[in-house]
Amino acid sequence: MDIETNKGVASLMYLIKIFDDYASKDQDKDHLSKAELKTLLSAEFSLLIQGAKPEDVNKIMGALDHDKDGQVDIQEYMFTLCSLGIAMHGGIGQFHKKK
Ligand SMILES: [Ca+2]
Ligand SMILES: [Ca+2]
Repeated sequence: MDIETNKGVASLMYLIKIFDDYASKDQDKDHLSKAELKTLLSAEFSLLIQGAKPEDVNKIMGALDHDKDGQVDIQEYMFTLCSLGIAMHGGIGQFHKKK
């Protein structure tokens, strides 16, 4: 399989790589801690969280952490990105106006 020509597969692998890169900054490689999530959001999703206050980041963490164990696993991460993709589908401009 040629990953280069499979943009869908490549995009999914890229999202998984982002999770793995940030989740593995501490001993628990399978979960994003609050600190790891914060670093991930400000490095990889800065356009979407511009102007967000610390309490907004806490809200994002709460929304991502479906099982409320204080961490974000791959399921919670991918599920949230899918929801975000649906929200963004109407246009990034429209998404920004919702703030
Ligand atoms: Ca971790
Ligand atoms: Ca969780």
